[in-house]
Amino acid sequence: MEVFATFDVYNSTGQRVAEGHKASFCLEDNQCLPGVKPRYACANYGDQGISVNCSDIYKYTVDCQWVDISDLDPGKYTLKVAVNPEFKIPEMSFENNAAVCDFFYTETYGTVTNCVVQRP
Ligand SMILES: [Ca+2]
Repeated sequence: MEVFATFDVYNSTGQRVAEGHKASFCLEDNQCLPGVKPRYACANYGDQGISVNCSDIYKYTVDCQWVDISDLDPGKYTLKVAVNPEFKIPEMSFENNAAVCDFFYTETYGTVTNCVVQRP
């Protein structure tokens, strides 16, 4: 899947100033709520999917979980992270597929706050 997740940074006028995206090759049940049995696993080319009440977790140890902000000037921005942004995987709702957050960046650190969940 060419675009499974996007990571975009916008400036105060709404112009996209940095971007990243993640491709995906297998969805699986990495973690499930108590009492929910994982069904999908990518091992041995098993079936793909994410069960209800389970999640497929992409930790920082997986490649491409980042957006390059090397060229950004310090300041206030908006970070938008969206999953399944092209609506290629059927879901009960797309209204919770994006998080839009304030992103404050200095030359030494960045903070992400005030996230709002919305449709990509
Ligand atoms: Ca959703």
